[in-house]
Amino acid sequence: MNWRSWLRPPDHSPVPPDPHDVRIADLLQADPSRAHVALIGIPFDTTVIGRRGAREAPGAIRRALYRMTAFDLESGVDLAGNLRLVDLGDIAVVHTDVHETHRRVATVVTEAIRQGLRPLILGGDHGLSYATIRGVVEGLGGPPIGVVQFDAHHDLRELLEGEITSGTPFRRLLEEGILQGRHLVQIGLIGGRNSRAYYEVARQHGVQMIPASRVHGTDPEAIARTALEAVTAGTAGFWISFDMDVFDPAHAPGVSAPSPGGLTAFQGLAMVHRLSAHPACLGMELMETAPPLDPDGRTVALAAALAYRFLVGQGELRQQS
Ligand SMILES: [Mn+2]
Repeated sequence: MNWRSWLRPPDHSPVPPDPHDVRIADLLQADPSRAHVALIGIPFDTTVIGRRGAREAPGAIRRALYRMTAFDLESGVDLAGNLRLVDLGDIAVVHTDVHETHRRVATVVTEAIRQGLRPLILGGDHGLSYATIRGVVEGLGGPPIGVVQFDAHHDLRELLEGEITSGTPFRRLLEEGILQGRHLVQIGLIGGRNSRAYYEVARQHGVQMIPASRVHGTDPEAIARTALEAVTAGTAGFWISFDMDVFDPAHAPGVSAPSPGGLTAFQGLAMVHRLSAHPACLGMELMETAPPLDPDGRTVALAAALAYRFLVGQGELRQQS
């Protein structure tokens, strides 16, 4: 036997190949015009308020996602031959220039939406959502859209001295009229981590707030249905903005600001699945996974599982139609 046959490419999966497996990586298309969903990485964490590391997430989440199987035994959905995926790669960010990075992000997202793609964005810190959501709205030509925000925090902070942070994106979107408060649902908010002043801002704008404790006391499917009512009424569709700090640190320790009492992996996965299978779903972003703060890789694995649930939801939608 030739010694070269014992060598694998440097980026190969540590899991030995099985000829029966069809994996997410096998769904990738070279031509974006043939795809339904577009993966887009944003390796940028310059505006994070607390601990950094989210810039390393896109590559880590991709590697974990690509290994997952195209067949989902839970829903019976087989993405093979059903969902076409393109990986557009990472946006060329400028770590020292927030405005230029946001401009590039908004432009890329606008174009992806114009091409009829459903973006699956791998962030990056949550400050980027100002640019991604602006890009979605511009790509559609400016109609109102809804946003389901999974987050331990409102992210409605005032821009003190104009500083853009991971705590300000939704404040700017509301104040600039890009998003209406009544079309924003915040799921998984945690007590003791949000000021009264920002709670009042959310109330004044008519933002629907669903604290983590309410999710724990209810069926996640029912929470998803409640959110869908708010984000689909009078909108051209809705966007899922997922901050990984919405999870309890037992499930996702690798985030900038871990918040005990947060959601479980199951709750997050169930809600993302239900939302992604809705025809009005425009796409999703997974923000604030920080691999350097995730020593055993469980936060990256959960982010990949959420990305997977989004793909399955999108596949389910196509199976029905
Ligand atoms: Mn956030």
